[in-house]
Amino acid sequence: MRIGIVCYPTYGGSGVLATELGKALADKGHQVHFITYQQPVRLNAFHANIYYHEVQVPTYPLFDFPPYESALSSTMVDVILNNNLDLLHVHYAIPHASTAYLAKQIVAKQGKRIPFITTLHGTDITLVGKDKTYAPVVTFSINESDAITAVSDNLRDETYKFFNIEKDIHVIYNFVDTHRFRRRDLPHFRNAIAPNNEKILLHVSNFRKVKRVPDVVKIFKQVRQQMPAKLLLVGDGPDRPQIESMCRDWDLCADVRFVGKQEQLEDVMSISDLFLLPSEYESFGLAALEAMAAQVPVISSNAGGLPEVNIDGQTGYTSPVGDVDAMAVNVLRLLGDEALLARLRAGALAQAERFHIDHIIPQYEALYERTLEKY
Ligand code: GMT
Repeated sequence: MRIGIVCYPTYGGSGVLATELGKALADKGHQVHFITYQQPVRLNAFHANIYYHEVQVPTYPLFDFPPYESALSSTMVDVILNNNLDLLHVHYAIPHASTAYLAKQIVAKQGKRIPFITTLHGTDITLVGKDKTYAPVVTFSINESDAITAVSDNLRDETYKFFNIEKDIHVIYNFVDTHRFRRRDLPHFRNAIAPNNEKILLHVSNFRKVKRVPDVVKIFKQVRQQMPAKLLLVGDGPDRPQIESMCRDWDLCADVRFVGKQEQLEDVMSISDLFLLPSEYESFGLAALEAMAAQVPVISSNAGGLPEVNIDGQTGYTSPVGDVDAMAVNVLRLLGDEALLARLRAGALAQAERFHIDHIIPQYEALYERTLEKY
């Protein structure tokens, strides 16, 4: 198949998932065309079956807001026609579903029929999409999609709850390449972070409000009072200044490392003992799944789709949103009991295997085939 993939190219989970999907489809012989405004972060090697089309957004003094959607739709039209694409798969509804709808109408006028599939990822529904500024366009463009997927049961249910959706939403979970994320022994790296063999706690996110990164620091403060430990904070975003000042106020700076945006996440995960994800909402929690593949148990909230991924008592522990005391107790319980830690590490890996890339990619391929047959 010749497949167009549209996504956000940045460090967000939807872009990561879309890029890994495109790479896996290319490995299976499909021709994959990425259409994004910059090179996706995980699209970092040449592949004979992968094409990259950059969306250019010209500026003009009249535009306070350059019309990105028009540029994206026009690029989609160009790529569809010049590469004779079979289907478009757009990730994150806003604005990708409505731009795909427009591109589809434009190419139809030129005799080219093409279906588009929309994958809902999370905040496109639960946070941004629900806002009445966007909701009518989101509802319309989801309903006009030729197939719709959501990354968890919870996200599918939330979508039905908040939008008037008349079509089936297929759940296709996030996936992980467990071989790539397998735990490796990296003694030099581990020693550089934890020279006295302290336990290492890890958090990875884009430091937005929904991630509740201040809770990560609150949990760490309690843990640090009981045992030597280090906290690795991977990523960056709007809440970073607040987090830095919390670390200074609580005298934690010597034990907290901000390592910025990292591409070699598998290395960071390999040296970590626990992953913290206290989010306000998480449709799935891709970073937690990647941690599990590296045998890192997860201490998370029980929001959204997280309980579908992090099984309480098997792969880590879940607690109500904001209950940092319970989360700190769970961290201390786990780090203080080597047998329990070993059991949950094995449980985490077994759970990651259930979401193995080789199980999930065929589900997308089957959906593409069904969509094309019906079309
Ligand atoms: O929250 C992020 O990290 C970014 C966001 C996105 O859409 O780029 O991630 C969402 O999609 C991921 C991939 O499907 C999910 O694993 C994340 O749980 C989801 N984030 C939220 O729902 C907050």
